[in-house]
Amino acid sequence: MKFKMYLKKMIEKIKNVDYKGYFKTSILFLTFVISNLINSSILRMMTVKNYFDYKPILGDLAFLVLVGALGYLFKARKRFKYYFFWSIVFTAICVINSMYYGWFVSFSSVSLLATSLQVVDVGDAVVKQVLRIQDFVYLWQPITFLFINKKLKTRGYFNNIARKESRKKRFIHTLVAGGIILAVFLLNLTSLEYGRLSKQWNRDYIVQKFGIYIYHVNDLIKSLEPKFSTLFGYDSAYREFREYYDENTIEKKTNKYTDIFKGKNLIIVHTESMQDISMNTSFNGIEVTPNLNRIAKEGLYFSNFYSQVSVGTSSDAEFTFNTSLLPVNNGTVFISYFDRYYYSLPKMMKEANYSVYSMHGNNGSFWNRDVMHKNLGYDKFYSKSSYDIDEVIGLGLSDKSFFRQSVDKLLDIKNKSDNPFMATLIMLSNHTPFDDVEKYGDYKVTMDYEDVDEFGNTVVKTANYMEGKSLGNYFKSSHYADEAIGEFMNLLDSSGLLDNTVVVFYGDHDAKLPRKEYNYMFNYDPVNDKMLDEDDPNYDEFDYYDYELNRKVPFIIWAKGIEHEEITTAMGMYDCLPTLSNMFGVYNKYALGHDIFNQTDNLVPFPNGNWVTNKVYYNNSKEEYIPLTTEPISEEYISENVEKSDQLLNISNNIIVYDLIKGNIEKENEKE
Ligand code: GP9
Ligand code: MN
Repeated sequence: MKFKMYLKKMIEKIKNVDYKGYFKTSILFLTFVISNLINSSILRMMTVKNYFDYKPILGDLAFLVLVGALGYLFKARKRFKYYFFWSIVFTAICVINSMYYGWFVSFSSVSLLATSLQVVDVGDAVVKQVLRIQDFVYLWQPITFLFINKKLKTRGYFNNIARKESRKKRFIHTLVAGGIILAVFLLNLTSLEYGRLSKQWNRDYIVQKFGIYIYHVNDLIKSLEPKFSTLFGYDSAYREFREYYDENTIEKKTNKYTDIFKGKNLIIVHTESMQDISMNTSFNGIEVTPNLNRIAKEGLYFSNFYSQVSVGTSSDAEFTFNTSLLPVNNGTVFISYFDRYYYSLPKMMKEANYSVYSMHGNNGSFWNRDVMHKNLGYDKFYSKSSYDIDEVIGLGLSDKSFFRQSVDKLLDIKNKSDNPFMATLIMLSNHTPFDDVEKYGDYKVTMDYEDVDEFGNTVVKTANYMEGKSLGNYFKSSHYADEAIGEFMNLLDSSGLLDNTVVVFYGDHDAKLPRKEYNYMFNYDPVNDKMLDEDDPNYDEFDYYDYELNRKVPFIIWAKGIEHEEITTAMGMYDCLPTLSNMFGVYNKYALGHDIFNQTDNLVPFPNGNWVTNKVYYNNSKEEYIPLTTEPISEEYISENVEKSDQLLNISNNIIVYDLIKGNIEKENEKE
């Protein structure tokens, strides 16, 4: 009864509100909320493109009304400064994310920006490539806001409302309104959406459902997690960890490759941004990567291999390759979690009496490598200061010079000790934005085609269709990197280093080029010198799945005399350690990946929650998949793999955040 009365009173009150008066006295607040709401909506439309979803609008609105409510704590004349400060912050968020999305097809993370100035070098490369006008449309907001404020000021608006309003009342009412919108928003969310927010794997999805502002608040909280992680949740994380390994520890299984390389040297080449498409592409019959192709034809070639990096790109690849764990869901392992204990390939090799080195022609502090390589167990990291920077391409020392100087170092290492060695060589030249074109050599990315001239004769013409395109430049850059690899192998051979050495190549991640570049290349019509129209019967859209599947990178294991084999089982970077360690007779019980030679159907989870097997590519944002075989796919197959992939990401994240391997070793030692 009482409630009914109360409700009636409320409705009566709402009916009697002087709306006209309210709007007249709330111009600043309303402009602040509406203009920032427009900006966040533009950002979503230009990025994730969910035009008709009301949820993120509600999320953004609730957030802006709540932030706006706090403005009423300031006197009318001071309020503008408060709103303007937040307008600048929100506009910056839109601009940065628009640029970031243009390049990485993902949203930025505070943790990455705040904890790492080391990405600035790469940042420069990115900015050069993607400065687009559309990234700056958001600037209309602070400009208009300034303008409106000025107009109101000259009209004496602020003195006027200062006399009329009760700030306390306004503050409470607006706060309640914001609270109600927030409640409606939260009540509309599904448990799946809540789950995704807490995990923050899939940034696209969170912006799609929660809006950019809530995404960034969540991101901020998540990035503070490393500082507080040991305070909460350790016990349950450790319990899950134990349960996982009790059920899933991969026992040492033998196969035809067990121990075949025991005692041999191991050289690992981190092949920067090399994608499989470079290996499969030729221009006028000349391969982009003839050397890698030859090496693949001689050695073990894993032709269905994917990198599993997150925002830590190169460093994530190094991390996953060396530990068989996956990147963290917020920030990067190399920067935020450099102080945890990892059981890694270098450490395993050291236990087998190897000396272990890493080499890279860039600053040692980049990606915090000088700290993390030590933590991963490398005896010494030869970085920029150990090299003579005699030739520069892109970000730094050219690959050719880097390899030449590294071979000298390897010879030194070999001559100084009888121990076998493992060395990781990180390439650099084939790095975005691939615009040092004149230094890549004279490889031509053109197409010869037949045409008929005015007399009816067939003539051969050349289309310069990929010249000047970023994908074309990428192929030129890949060709250079491949040449460097060819020279490197020759040098290793002539210096005798190849005789007792296994050489491994992995592409650290894809080149991150926009999809439209591929669409252009695959739909180019030389006769009309332009792309086919979308309604042309020969037009073949390079869609989302084509793009994702095309992100394959090479993985090759080569040794003199090895019998060639092509392995087509889907494989991820996290499978490298188990596969290689079996060959070298070492073992890591914490590996989350598998020895690929013991697998028939293998699951490759990606940090954004997508996954791939030989049968299916699964898109986590849309919760849909495409089949990759003609075999029927059961619902159980999908749900089991969704669950498994989720579990792997979770366990890996907990291992890193809570330092669980260290905890486990300590507990095991206590028992003994
Ligand atoms: C920098 C190089 C590039 O030293 O490894 O890193 P990336 O931008 O690919 O993460
Ligand atoms: Mn890289």
